Amino acid sequence: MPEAAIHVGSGKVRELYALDDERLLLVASDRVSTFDVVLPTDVPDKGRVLTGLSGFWFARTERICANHLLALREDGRSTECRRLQMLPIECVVRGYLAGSGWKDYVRTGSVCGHELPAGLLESAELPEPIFTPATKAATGHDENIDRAQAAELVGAARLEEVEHVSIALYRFAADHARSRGILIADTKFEFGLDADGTLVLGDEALTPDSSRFWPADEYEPGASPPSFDKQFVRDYCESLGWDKIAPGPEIPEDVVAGTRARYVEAFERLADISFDRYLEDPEVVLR
Ligand code: PZK
Repeated sequence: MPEAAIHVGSGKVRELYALDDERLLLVASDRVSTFDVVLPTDVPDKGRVLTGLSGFWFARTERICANHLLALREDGRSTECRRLQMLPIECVVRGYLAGSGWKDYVRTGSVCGHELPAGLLESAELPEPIFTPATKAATGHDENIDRAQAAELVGAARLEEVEHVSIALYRFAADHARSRGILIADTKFEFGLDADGTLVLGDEALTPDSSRFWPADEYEPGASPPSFDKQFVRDYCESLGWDKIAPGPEIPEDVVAGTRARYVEAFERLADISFDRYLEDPEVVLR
């Protein structure tokens, strides 16, 4: 547990502590949420997988954008990071039409002001990745916003910068992941500014919790591909006929084991390191 650290925030599956005026500790738990509800059963090592993968991407994208990572702790689930002034928008990039992007497209033919070709199927690959910012809803769901609304929140010049950097990060990661059999359908970045006003990538990045990962070999436009990591949990929840209102059901151990194995598989495919090696020395992903 973080010694002399002050708890400053809770996410659904993560905790945030202040280490001092300049540094935070981001701790990823093994909690899992599905259909927006945190389940009572943990998936062992899930937080370590997400922390390790984030660290891997931070190390490999430094030339695209500075990031907040200072160190990975020995526990494998905690990231020491620079304290930033976070921007008040979620920077979403979509390479495929899924989730709220698909819903907006069906309703209006566009997503966040990007007019798209007619006749696209659900899950279709887009001609180019698009930047689709969203507001950070304190509670409930983030809401997609257009360029004008995003510019009001961060300024026009900063918006251009985060759009450019977000798309470059997405292209880099999606190309790498595709070569390892994983499609990154979409992803969400959170940026902040350091004391100099330099843009810095924060939060977790390019993990299965901040992105939609699909197995490339099951991809089929016109359908909704299975989630790389959570499909067993979702299928199990659906099989119960649960109404998706909290509290969620307990998850049996075979479903937990299958889900853990999928998280570890994503880590090992993308980072090209055995997960056991990561547990021995988490900073191996940074080298
Ligand atoms: C920051 N969150 C999200 C909320 C969590 C995470 N480097 C940073 N500097 C300042 N603030 C943040 C970060 C980061 N990352 C991140 N909120 C503030 C959040 C609750 C729990 F684990």
